[in-house]
Amino acid sequence: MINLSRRRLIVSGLAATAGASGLAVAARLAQKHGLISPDHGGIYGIGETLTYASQRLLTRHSLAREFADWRLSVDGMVHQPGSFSMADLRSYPSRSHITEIACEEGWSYIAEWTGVPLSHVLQVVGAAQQATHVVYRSIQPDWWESIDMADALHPQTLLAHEMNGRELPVGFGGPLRMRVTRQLGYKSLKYMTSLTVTNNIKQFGKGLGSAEPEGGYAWYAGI
Ligand SMILES: Nc1nc2c(c(=O)[nH]1)N[C@H]1C(S)=C(S)[C@@H](COP(=O)(O)O)O[C@H]1N2
Ligand SMILES: [Mo]
Repeated sequence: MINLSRRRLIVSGLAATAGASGLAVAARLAQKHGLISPDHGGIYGIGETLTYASQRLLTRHSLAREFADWRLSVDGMVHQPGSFSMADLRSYPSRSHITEIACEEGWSYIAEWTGVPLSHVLQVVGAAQQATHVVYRSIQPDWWESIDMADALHPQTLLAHEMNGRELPVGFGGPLRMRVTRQLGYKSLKYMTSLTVTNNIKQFGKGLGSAEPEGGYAWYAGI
């Protein structure tokens, strides 16, 4: 799970790797294939031509992201298990805070996070009084987490769908990420798909509470 480091996910753009001569070659290719944008003489010139041409050549039929069918399912010790669309989640009361997210590797950044407090969703599904933890999962099977009820009900703990006033970008976990402010970044799971309310945390995975301890990191990462 740790191998799925964000650094490995960094992809370099075509343009970033092309030298000046590469740009010229690309521009000629673009011309040859009729892939010159109407405004190619604009301020971006050759670079813009390259962007247009490479997008047309490489991603001709690629689709813009559509999150209409993204759902968060909630089950476990709840009176009414549910599956929530992004529209559902956006319709709930939201809270924002400007807080720092800190990675265990030493870097951090500050952003404004907006989302529905996890406590609200737990209230909607009727989480049982005896529940002790919330387990949550992402579309990446190796990345799953859990928090205790103190953090689950913490007023700053959000199912975040916006960052800095805009839809949460995919790179930052869009369309939906957990935001746990009093623990290290790995508790702020990106690409959230489901959560389970439980009073038996040991029954999940290898019984260590999340994927992180399997890689040597602490389950509780308080800051
Ligand atoms: N699904 C998923 N969630 C994840 C990760 C990941 O790789 N996949 N990385 C975690 C780690 S280690 C940190 S520090 C933060 C980083 O958040 P950022 O990508 O917004 O910087 O996301 C956490 N949530
Ligand atoms: Mo991290």
